[in-house]
Amino acid sequence: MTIANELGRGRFLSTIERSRNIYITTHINPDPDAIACAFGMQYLLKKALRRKSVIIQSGVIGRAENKALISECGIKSVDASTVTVTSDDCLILLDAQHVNSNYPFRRSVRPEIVIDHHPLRAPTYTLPFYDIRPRYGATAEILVEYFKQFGIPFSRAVATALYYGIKTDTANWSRSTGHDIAVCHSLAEHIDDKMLSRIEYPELPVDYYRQIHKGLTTAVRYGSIITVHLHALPSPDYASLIADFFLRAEDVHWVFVTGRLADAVIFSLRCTRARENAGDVIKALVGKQGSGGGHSNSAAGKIPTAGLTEAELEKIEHELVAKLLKRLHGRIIVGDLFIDTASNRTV
Ligand SMILES: [Mn+2]
Repeated sequence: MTIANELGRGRFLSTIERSRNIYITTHINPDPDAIACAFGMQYLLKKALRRKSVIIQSGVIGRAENKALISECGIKSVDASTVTVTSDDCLILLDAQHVNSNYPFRRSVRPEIVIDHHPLRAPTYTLPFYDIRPRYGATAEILVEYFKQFGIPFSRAVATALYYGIKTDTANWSRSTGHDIAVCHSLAEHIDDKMLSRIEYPELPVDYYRQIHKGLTTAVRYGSIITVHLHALPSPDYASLIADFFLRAEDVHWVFVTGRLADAVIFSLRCTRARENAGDVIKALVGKQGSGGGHSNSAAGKIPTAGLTEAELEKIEHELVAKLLKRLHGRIIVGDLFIDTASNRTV
């Protein structure tokens, strides 16, 4: 379904019009694509339909860049725990689907409108309006089309946010599907370059360097695979941040990073030149122990661990790596420290 045709457009408009309150939400721990889409949708509804809406956020904004995106654009949101969505309201879900484990509400709280670029989940078919395009690099690309369909000009901040959302979701277009590059070209003349550079190069907290240090001193290499166990994390997005950090190493094609939060082991998988789909690999690793999924080159998952001992946590982390090696290498092999400080020391 899309607003490009009359049927879809009618459904979209009538769903908005009959609602009392409009809420916009995304997956838990929103990334720049999710944040930009929520901001863009709020602006679009105001300009095109004269409707006010509230952005509902859930989880943690960890990365300094994401915090800068929110403060530079002046994005205001309320926490999911403070909102009760009723059947008179319209809940718009962006960059996620309600049957995923990263949905902020109980499954019984059904969104009316879903716009996403992750693989279509069957229950999404039953919702009043859905626009799912798995071939797009970012959900922000779909939002750009909505602005064009409604004939609404971008504000500088909206264009900059959507551009940054696409840029990061495609890892600087290295995971490009082609369409994202064309969309970014069309956005380029509307963005605020100075704002974009303040978002991309914010001050970094000491925690950032601490996690990089932990990664560098503990990363293990198994041929073209690097694995890192970061243990306690200050915020969930450090797993993907460290995975991206190592993926640029020469001759490395897969990076798997785990970390621990209060009640879960979380993990991030990244790959280049995928023979296998990272989302499928993560699903196989997790099995019935937890949840996970993603795209062909990037995926994430988590296993609940409330009440487990240190030894049990380590067992989970090591079993994940063993399963990964079996899946990608066909067998468990012995790894080496990625940086062996003992043998690299100059005299
Ligand atoms: Mn996305």
